[in-house]
Amino acid sequence: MSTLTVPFESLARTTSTVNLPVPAPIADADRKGLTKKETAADHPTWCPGCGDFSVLALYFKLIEKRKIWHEKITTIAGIGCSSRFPYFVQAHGAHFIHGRALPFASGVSLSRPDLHVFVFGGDGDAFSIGGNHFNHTARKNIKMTYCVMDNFVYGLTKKQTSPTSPIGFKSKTDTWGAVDQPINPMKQAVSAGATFVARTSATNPNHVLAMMEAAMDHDGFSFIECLSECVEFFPGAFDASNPRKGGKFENMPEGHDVTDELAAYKLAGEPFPGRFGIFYKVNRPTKNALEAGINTAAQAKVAGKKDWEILQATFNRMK
Ligand SMILES: Cc1ncc(C[n+]2csc(CCOP(=O)(O)OP(=O)(O)O)c2C)c(N)n1
Ligand code: SF4
Ligand SMILES: [Mg+2]
Repeated sequence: MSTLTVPFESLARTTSTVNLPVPAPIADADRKGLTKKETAADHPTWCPGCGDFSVLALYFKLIEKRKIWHEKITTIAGIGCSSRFPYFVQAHGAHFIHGRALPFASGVSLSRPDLHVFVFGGDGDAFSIGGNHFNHTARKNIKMTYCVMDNFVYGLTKKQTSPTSPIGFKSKTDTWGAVDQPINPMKQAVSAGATFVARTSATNPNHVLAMMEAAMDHDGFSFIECLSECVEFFPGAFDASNPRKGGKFENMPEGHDVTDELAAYKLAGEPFPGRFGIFYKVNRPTKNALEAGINTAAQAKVAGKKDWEILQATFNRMK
């Protein structure tokens, strides 16, 4: 341990020095991952029993296990019960405009390649108001992990039909039962061009963590649909996928080729509760890498030039 000599003027009238011990820096590999206590912020304001608690707890586990330090945690969300997520994480993040979490996250991802950006939100935020952004972020393959906590309903605004609500679901907007064909998040993601597409359920913590880790390790836009029950406005929605409630949690069939788009699409079409696991995973250059290449090439063209020379050349071109 070395010492640091600091001028000590602010408290004493005369200048003196104090020797403070400076601990030797610990290598990241030797540091312990941040515990829940170190990353948990306010007490979550979700209803007791809400599935979103489980997703948050597993995000804390991921942060600890994968040693993501405070300055590298980036948690972004839109608006909704599920989108309150960043409030409960004591680190950098943003609770952004309804449906606009992905454009905000895209800016962060493209400008800070050293971060892994996590986006959390609900089915309404992702597929109604944010539906357009979902498609474009997926096709551009912008590096981030997007976890949609799908409860098949608008929870925050107290029970309206969402794009994933099943036909027949009675809500404040469909008092006689929903009549519109729900979207299928797996099909939507695959057809939009997402390069990692997975499905899990908040009632299966080990599986959620495994999907989060695989998504984080993917170089591209990784999308997870996580069934997360709204106990207030759609209780029992996912019992059929929960063995503790007499349901069945079925993994992907053995030998499923994750690069086979058609196979992923077919599996996504299985009736509820369907399959869980990685439906689709391919490698395609990210927008992050493609843009970095453009920037490098542009910078090489003006290498060695002074700023005023670059500006002058621009003015000359405009003449
Ligand atoms: C521009 C805009 N339109 C509508 C709303 C109202 N609103 C807030 S959250 C929400 C839906 C949230 O549903 P979902 O994304 O499924 O999240 P959940 O609450 O179910 O987790 C709506 C319609 C809003 N806040 N801003
Ligand atoms: S209303 Fe539903 S989604 Fe919102 S906190 Fe309560 S249980 Fe969770
Ligand atoms: Mg919802």
